[in-house]
Amino acid sequence: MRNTPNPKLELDALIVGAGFSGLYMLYQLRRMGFSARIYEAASDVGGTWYWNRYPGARCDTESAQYSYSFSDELQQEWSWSMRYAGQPEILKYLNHVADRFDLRSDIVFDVRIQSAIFDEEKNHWKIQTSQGETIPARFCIMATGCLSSPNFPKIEGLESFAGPVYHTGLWPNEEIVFDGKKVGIIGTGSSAIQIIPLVAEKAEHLYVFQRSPNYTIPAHNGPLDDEHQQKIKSNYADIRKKARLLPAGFLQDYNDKSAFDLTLEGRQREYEKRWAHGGLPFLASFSDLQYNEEANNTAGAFVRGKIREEVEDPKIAELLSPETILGCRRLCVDTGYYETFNRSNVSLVDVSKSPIDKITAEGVAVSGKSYRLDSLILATGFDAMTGTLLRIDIRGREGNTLENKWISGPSTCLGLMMAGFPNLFTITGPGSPSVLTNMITSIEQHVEWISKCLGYLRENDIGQIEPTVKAEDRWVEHNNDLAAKTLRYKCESWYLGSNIPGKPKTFMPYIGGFAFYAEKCAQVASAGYEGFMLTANRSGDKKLKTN
Ligand code: NA7
Repeated sequence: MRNTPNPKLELDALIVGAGFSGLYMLYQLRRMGFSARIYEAASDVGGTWYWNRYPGARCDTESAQYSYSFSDELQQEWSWSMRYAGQPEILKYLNHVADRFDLRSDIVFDVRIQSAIFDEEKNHWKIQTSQGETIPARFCIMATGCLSSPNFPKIEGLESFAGPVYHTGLWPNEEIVFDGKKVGIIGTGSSAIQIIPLVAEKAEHLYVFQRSPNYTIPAHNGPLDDEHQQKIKSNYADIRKKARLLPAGFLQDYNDKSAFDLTLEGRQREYEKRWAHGGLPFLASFSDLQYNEEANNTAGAFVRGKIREEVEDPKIAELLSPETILGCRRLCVDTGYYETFNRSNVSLVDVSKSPIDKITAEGVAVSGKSYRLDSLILATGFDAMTGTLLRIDIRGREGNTLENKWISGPSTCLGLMMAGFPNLFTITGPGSPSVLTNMITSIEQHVEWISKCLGYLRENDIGQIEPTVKAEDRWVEHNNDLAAKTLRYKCESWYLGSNIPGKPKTFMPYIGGFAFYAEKCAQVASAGYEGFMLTANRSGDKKLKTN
């Protein structure tokens, strides 16, 4: 699969990552006649959907909307089999996209980018690979994903466990057999909530080590029938257009009423309706759920009631019931999660008050008690949004490192560029609406903004673009102000970086909604890249490739 391009030739753009972002970025830049190439650490396309291949991995945005909109032919010819697509189907889709648009010839697989260093003299990025090559590129585009650096918990003895240890975010590309095994899983976030019901069906016994319970809403997943598919396909243009005007970038039923506009019975009816519909739109039950703690508590109480109804053992139901703000952490979407705890081969081990003491060759020890295990699953999440970028040694002007720039937390302008790092772009970087929206809506908007920007630079013979410190500070401050007014700021979550010890606490995704964000980006571009410094090409600079 690996091609052998000439590493010495300067590229117009080097793209890091072959997931949803990188593939579309390559497609756009090629169409515009730029020379561009993707470098990808995995052996194939897919990004998040390449690595997260654990049983039950599934998208929590409905398939019809979690898909590219840039090609009508593509969206008309592809049919999703389920309301929420599983990882294998999404990966198949991305492979189809790569083949259909003949993208593979410009993707180098099995190569990790180690560093990206800006050469001021030559006005290009020198990008070093794990193969020891250094590739010069005028623009470097980080399409590295938001959840791509798995978090391995620092638990004493983890490496001493005698059986296999699997991280959900680095799942092997082979069938793992849990039949007849004693399996332990650490974590009860979204990934765990998806995998637990499936492993429970196979394992002799499953021990779930839970530090904090999470709210999850049933998916009510099911096949998409032909009639429904046709209806979506014939309305796609309208669905996409409407989605882009909404805060979350996907079409859902927003209720603009306050939870307190209704009586208790009226509220319950709304929650019951949403629970029966399933999925993330539960959070849109009322307009104030993300702003007013009392309103939010009515939703939390409703879900806690459901947990008590579904889980037979009241003590287990109590342990599974969060008392926190619903939707403060990412709301989960499940198939059969709570019922799984009614199985006799599943035990919930509370590690909230007394953490896991240590891991030994035989298993996990908690409060002096040992749980003997054959296999261990870590569903312990990711160093989200900044982790992957900071693992690459990125150096901008005067050799300043990104690590140093972000020492007190990430700062970007529009989640797209950083002051001091000319011609370096991030797709769904911190400061982008990314994970708070339909990722694909945000990705397409970012890719199109970056492509237009590169087109503008070429047309106007501009050699460098970089945000001003002032514009970047304003963007960071604006997001912090917005975040502080919402309930999302009131709990420890990976949005804030609090799942990683020592990580500075900053609300990383942009919280002002997709529609506002896209409007702001368009204004900036149409005002000649307001808030950005544009520097003309110098006489020695290589001109960007044109058609
Ligand atoms: P999450 O949501 O970050 O969940 C990680 C889980 O791992 C969470 O329950 C953590 O408990 C738990 N964890 C982490 N370290 C430990 C230790 N040391 N001991 C016990 N438990 C631990 O990651 P996911 O992969 O599930 O989901 C990430 C996103 O992917 C998700 O939000 C969707 O957007 C898709 P804690 O809550 O910190 O107490």
